[in-house]
Amino acid sequence: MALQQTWRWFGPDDPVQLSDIRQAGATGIVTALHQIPNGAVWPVEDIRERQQLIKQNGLEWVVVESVPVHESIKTRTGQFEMYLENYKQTLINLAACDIRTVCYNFMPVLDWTRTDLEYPMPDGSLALRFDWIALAAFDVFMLKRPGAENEYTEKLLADARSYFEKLDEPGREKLQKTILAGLPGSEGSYDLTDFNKACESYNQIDAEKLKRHLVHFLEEVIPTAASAGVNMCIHPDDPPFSIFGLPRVVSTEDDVSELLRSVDDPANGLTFCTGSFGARGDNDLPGMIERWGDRIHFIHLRSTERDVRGNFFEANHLEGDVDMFRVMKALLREVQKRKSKGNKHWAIPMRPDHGHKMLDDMHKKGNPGYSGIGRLRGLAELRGLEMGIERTLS
Ligand code: DNO
Repeated sequence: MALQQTWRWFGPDDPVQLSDIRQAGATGIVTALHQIPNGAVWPVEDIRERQQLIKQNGLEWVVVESVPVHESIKTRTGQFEMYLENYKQTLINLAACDIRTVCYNFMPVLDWTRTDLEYPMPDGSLALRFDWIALAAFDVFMLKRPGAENEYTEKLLADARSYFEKLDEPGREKLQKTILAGLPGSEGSYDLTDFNKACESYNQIDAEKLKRHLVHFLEEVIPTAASAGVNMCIHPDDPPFSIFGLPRVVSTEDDVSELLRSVDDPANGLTFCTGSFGARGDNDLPGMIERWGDRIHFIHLRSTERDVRGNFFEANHLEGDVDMFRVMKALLREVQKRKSKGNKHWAIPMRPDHGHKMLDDMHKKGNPGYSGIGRLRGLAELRGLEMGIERTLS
């Protein structure tokens, strides 16, 4: 198949085990050494040990998601120079183990964010959802972030107030945990005070400045990645707009073109996440693949369904607002282009991103969005779609 089927695995504590993943039909593993503190060098021995474990289960570690970028690098404060050196050393160590695709993000403070992790779908399965009223209620009435009320419309503030007033104590705790405890793969969790402080550290950093910091990061890291033979691929913002007054700079095609051109090297690439980019109606996903396909080193496939207020939930992989047929066709065309250019590494690793909680997932404690059966359904559907389109293209 043109896309290498991969699966995100959170390490030995993940309730979805390597043996399960093999049965799902994936051949590649996407993982990280989550036990290593953010900013520290990943030692070669630790990488090899994890790689061996994956190999013993008949699978291959093909993508790192993620080598986290330390907050000091994003703000260019404190010991950012040391963290940059550590980052480069980690890339060199990964390359020494022949792991050559590294996903990362440049979202300030929080990685991906949702307000509801168990949003019921009509068929009884549970989805992840992002809702502005819940976010504003948390921001203004629980976090009490200075100036937060000026960032929402009066209507949204009024809705947020009545939503908050109706929430009982367990409901409030749940909302705080959903937003701040750190979704799977995130680099940390916060309490209200820490989170307010972390947001404050961006008071003097607007989107333009954060973009400059991202370019500095790329200028430092990409030459090392390129000479080690590692492809870096930035993950877009999720959701793809500013939240909590924090700048976000990888949300649109303009952002992508600016950052890929800023350091115009194939090692400076993109994780094409259809769920993140697709949460904005103004992102033309198939067009982005046509125009930037040669810089896509890793693919996350999932769909969202938006409403007019900018809220969204995660739909089944072939439903919602993402036109998965056109996305898949554009991706397969990109693979054809690679083949015709004689590129030996034409297969692009793809993983089914997130999945509903369904069937047996309901009785298990798992990582939100990373259910076994929900993702199995996603991968199966995507694989079928790929095969169908591939046959008509050739
Ligand atoms: C969420 C993930 C993100 C992603 C990071 C990449 O499900 O797609 O957490 O791993 O943003 O650094």
